[in-house]
Amino acid sequence: MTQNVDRETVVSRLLAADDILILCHKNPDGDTIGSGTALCLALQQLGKNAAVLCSDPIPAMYDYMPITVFDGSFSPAFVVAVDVAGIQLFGERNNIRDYAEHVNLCIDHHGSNSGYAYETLVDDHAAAAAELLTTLIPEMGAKITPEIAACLYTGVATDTGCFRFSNTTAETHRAAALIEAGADVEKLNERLFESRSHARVIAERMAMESLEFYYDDRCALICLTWDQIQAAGVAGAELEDLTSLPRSIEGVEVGLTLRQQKDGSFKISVRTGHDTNACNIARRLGGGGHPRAAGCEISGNPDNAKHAILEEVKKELDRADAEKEAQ
Ligand SMILES: [Mn+2]
Repeated sequence: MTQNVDRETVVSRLLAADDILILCHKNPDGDTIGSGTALCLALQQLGKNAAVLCSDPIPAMYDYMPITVFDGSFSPAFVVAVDVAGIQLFGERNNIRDYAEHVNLCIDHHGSNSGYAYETLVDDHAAAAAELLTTLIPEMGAKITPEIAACLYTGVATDTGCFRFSNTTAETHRAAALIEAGADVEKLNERLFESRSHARVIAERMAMESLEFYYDDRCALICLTWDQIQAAGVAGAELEDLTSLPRSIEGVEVGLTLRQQKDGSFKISVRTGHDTNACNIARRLGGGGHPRAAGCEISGNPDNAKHAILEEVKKELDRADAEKEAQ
């Protein structure tokens, strides 16, 4: 059972600590890497020994962040997790399990945080863990250098889809404004949002080839088989990004992305507009999520998987239509 702590406690714990190990989540994204690196730089600025550990390799697109990767050269006396909602999200590699069982402090913005750390600061109004660190770092007495600013901007910008998602608040923009003092936002945005890896483009082409429309074009579906995913070499966040494609088509209320897993089953991502509820659709197939974004898994061949999910989409579209008529 964790103790929920306030910001002041977080600051005092970090100031009292040394030989600090910062843990990120597996399949690292801009927020966990940006937050981890920013915190590490701030602690080093204060004369402390600190390093970052992640189960998986850091994607090359983030190589501008001056990350100190933990190399085992010190014995961690204090362990901090950033942007990690549950213990299973630490992953398995790089001996991360040795530390994941004894996390002293967790700084997170997921309301679903499972409370695996001894002490936890969770603020689910924050759009990103980096948004929290934007104020915590100055509260620790550290300066937001241009390098720290670039890391924090990366976290906030990537978790909000460049300030487009509904999690973006006035506080998020305030965080971005503070960061802009030192970060080259134009360059970062180009790097983060206007450049795609070769693998991602190949995967996108395969996905678009598979595009199908249903129910008067109100539902769009893309499907990638395991062999296609392997052939494209796309993984992690880039593969996840593809799930926004079908819903982005004009007039599409429900966007479905089917990705085959190694065992042959299908991971299905459901994205919906304002009339329908993605969670309603996914939940009936044993999944879950949020009203606009949800997911589930179905075993069987592609036709069975499509048939099963489309049936639930139809029910949800009918429900939305009935609701509209009743108004
Ligand atoms: Mn995050």
